Amino acid sequence: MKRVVTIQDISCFGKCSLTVALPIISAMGIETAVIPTAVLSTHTGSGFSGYTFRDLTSDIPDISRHWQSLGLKFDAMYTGYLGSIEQVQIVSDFFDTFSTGSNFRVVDPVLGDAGKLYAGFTPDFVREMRRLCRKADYIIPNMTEASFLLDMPYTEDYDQAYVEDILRRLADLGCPTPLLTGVHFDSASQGAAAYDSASDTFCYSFGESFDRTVHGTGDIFASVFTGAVALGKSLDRALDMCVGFTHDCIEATIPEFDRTWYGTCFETCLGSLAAQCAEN
Ligand code: PXL
Repeated sequence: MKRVVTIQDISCFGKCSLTVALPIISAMGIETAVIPTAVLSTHTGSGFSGYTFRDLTSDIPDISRHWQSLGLKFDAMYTGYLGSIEQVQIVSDFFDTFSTGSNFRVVDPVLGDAGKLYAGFTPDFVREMRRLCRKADYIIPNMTEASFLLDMPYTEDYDQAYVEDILRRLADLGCPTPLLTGVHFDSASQGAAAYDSASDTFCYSFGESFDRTVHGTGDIFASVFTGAVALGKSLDRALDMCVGFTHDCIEATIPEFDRTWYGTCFETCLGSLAAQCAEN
């Protein structure tokens, strides 16, 4: 059985970060270790205010030392929302300690959405996240995050040449295989793109677009991607699995949206994801 470690916060209510990554990667038939970086009462996205935030940064080096003493090894390391510059630096050290030469690192540079940084993030934090991206085999920004990482203006009006330019620039930051989520060239479809700089090839996957954004879909996408690559899927196949599963989660949420406006109804889709992973 493959073994992944995911490093991100636990938002106790709100269906994102660890409460999404752990069930999804586990459902894919992969052992999932976690390092919670902070405990929040809810996520910090729109709709919630007054949330609590307990920083767990100082626990991470102790966890790392204990795991080293146990000789633990991971097939993949996957980071999501990180709460402070110091935390990004500690996670970077964790990568150095647990890289084996045959495992891989996925960084979802959670910074913002719709052209804006999430609450609490600063340009200095963006700079540190950019440094972490250099150590990753795969990064999974949305267009907002890519714009901040590249220090480029955010735009929703772009074409395929623009997407490919963004992906090449992301690879120039030092990550050999960057992805871009939330890609759309028309209003009917939405998906993601990836660039394999080693072979200089791009791949795309699209599904039906919904006229609604739901919180936590980036975490769903990155979790499925990490699991799919750990299971040995090709980049094309991994992209299709992520786009397909994220689409299904949004579709499942729409009838329930009045009640679960803060996150997706991903739970009802886990069975088919598990079946898909078990059969090939
Ligand atoms: O879904 C990304 C995410 C994770 N964790 C926390 C967040 C967000 C996005 O807003 O606030 C705490």
